[in-house]
Amino acid sequence: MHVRPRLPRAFFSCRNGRRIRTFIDLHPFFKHRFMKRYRWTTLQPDESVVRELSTAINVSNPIAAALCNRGITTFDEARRFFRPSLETVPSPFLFHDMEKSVARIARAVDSGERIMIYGDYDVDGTTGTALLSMFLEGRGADVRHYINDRFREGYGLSGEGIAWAEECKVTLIITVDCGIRAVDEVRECAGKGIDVIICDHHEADELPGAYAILDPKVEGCAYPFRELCGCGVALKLIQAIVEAEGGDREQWAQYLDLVAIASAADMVSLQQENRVYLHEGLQRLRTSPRESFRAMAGLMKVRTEEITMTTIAFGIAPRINAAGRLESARTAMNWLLARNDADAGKHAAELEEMNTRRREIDAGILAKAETMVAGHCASFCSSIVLYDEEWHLGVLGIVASKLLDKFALPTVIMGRMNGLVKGSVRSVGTLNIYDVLQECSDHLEQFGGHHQAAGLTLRPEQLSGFRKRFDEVCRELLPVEQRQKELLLDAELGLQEITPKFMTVLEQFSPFGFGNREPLFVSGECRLSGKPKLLKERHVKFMARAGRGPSFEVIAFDRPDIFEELSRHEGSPRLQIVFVPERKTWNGREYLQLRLRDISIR
Ligand SMILES: [Mn+2]
Repeated sequence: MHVRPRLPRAFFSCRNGRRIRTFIDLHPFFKHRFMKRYRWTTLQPDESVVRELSTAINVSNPIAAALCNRGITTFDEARRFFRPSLETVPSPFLFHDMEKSVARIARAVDSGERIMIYGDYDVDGTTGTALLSMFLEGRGADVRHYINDRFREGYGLSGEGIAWAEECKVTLIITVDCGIRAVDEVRECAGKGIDVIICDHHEADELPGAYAILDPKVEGCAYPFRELCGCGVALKLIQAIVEAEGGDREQWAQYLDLVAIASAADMVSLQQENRVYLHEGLQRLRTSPRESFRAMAGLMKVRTEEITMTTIAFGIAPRINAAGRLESARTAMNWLLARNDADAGKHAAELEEMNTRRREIDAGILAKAETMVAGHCASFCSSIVLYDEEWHLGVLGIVASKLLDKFALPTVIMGRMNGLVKGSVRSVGTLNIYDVLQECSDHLEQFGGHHQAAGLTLRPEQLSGFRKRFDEVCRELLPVEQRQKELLLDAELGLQEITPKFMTVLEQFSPFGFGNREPLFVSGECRLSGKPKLLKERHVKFMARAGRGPSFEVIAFDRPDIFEELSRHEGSPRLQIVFVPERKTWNGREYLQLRLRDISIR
């Protein structure tokens, strides 16, 4: 029988002036080792496979283990991982309807038909729309583009968009990052004499009767890599057009900067083909950035040569998204399509302003949400469910993700529009949030999404019932141990094993992101040497050393709790650390630093 754990009632209590405590702080299950913030899970790849791989490619066991943990077990797979090359990407003609699409577009271009590119409002949709627009315009096609409005039209092919296409006398629509579920809308297009080619990467049960469908996730598509983003599917389309004409690779590869940004922003797995595009795309952003990226990097005070995944994920992508979240994604399109420095600068500045405003809005909501959590009005015990009629719908997903990061509980953040309550949902661990919402469907008007993230709509009077039911379901489905976030550890790594050669190989695991985690190691037993330092009241720096080996500098960002704990110990306490080794340069001197993710102190 399943025994439901007894949960402390007021786990968010901040009465008596104590700090906000989470469930984790109070539950005895997690008390066995003080200080560990995460649940540590050491991955266990097959030892013989690890040994063979380490010999085959001449790397140490921890590196081989990290490779095995990423599904790379042979010499060839390792070569493809470490040397991503455009030579290895599959032929675009493996897509079911590719030949048909290429022929239809050629006919449209030759006979001067008006083509409309129809994209979604996020990074993937806008970059894909820009890619197709620029490419087809470059061949003298008569191209318009259309981005749907997040608030007025919602996601996907809309009646409004089709009406505009008809008004413009469009006879061919190419969708990007949407369309695969637009059964009715595609039928409507057919009725108006408009052919539709769908470039999408979402799944669908019933396929629309489109002229052609390019989507690696639909049944019958033989394309071997399912994880392309929408912009990536658009790239395959232009690759096919170029190859059909016998053109050279640069004609399509010049757009890989856009595909790299879309892949990084759209949470697609950064393995295999996407890894190749990301590599190439980053290279192009660094060495030959187009006007728009040069202008944006200037405003962000980043040198284009130094653009990284972090620049994309936390700099470029939020700026592109800010337009669609606050006003209209058209600003992002104008910026992406800018052909000279003056235009690029002007539109980049508009995005910059919107992003600043977007940040203020979500900081405001986050601050209020945290007060609500602390003041018990969040929810019950197993979830955070917050509503405020003033909250801006465009940023609720961002706020939900931030609260999830902090409290590690399933989170729903809601605002109001047209008399209805609308919100964003984020899940924790392996809890399938779509299943949870299904269980709550009596209290919902509408919902949709994936395992990790979803959206919902309800009537105001359903709120209290929903809140209660959501918490009940989360409590039932969320195992106690999953309420603490997990760190996946690749291997144990003795500090003395971190050599320059080790670092050179490790650095080639990048770029990191969804589907390609940064390798994380756990040390054997080591000891604190010297006194820890607190930097800016938030970060901690200390030296750690194993046995009589060399001392390593360890840095822990945003963990003043570690400083407190280390300072309380007399002498040099025994430690075990979870870390990422990094090479740093200071005053022209190179040194090694361990970036701490978690620690256990005994
Ligand atoms: Mn997408």
